Amino acid sequence: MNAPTRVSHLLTSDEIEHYHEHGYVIPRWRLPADLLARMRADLDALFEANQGVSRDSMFCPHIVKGGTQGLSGSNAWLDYARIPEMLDLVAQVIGPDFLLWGTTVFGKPAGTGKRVPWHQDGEYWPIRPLATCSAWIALDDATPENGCLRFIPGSHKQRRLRAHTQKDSPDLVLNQELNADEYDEAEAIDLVLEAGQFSLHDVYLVHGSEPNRSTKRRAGYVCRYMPTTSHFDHDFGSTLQKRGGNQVDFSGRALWQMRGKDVCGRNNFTVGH
Ligand SMILES: O=C(O)CCC(=O)C(=O)O
Repeated sequence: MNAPTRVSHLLTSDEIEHYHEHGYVIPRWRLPADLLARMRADLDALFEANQGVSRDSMFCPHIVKGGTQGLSGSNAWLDYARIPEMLDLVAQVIGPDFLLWGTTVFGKPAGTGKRVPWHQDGEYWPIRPLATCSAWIALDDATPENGCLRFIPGSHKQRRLRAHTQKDSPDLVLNQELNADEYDEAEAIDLVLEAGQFSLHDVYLVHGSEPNRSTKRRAGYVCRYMPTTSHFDHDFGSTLQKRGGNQVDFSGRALWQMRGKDVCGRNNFTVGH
């Protein structure tokens, strides 16, 4: 009898091309059921341990203590940012040398979820040259009804930050909104994912998500990886926050080398640890 053929978890060349052409990809590989079950149990524990923090956006659960929002996190979330197969795919799109600089749980509770305004991630982040691949892991099924992510394919291609306006509103999860003349919502696609699937998206991609008007939660865990050819500038991070545009203080943010080495030689791996 022939041994079963093992299907590779790696991105095909078409999928890599899709990422570069459209700014995102949904890999064929997905989280095994037991891993997903553990993540969902840890999500319940995270909510339980942080009852005073909005579930809409919980920053850096991978940092045990002292993260933004005073969140009580756990090392489990750091392990989930180190899923070897996922890192292999990240390496395929941003190269072999990269670090993890952030994670967020976007919990989007049933019925009450807020809107994530259209934005480019790069607007918020002190990384130069600007570069990051975000792995957004669906912990629940994500559909248009419960407010799945929406992407504008190809909007990353000019590699420029478009004009945003600061909007501090209780109905919004983030506070930088892309100006209406900077994108055409008619071009948007819904990122429909089953729990355990994930997407990879580029730092310049225009995206957002609608409120959750359904009876089903739509939680996602996103991990931010940047190639170490770029510099995570902690000093610039504090300037960004003082300017008022950022809800998060990046000046003390811990960095973790995930693969390879620090190519630019300027990333500080002692801050925040
Ligand atoms: O989960 C969401 O709806 C928003 C996520 C997002 O904006 C991001 O991961 O960059």
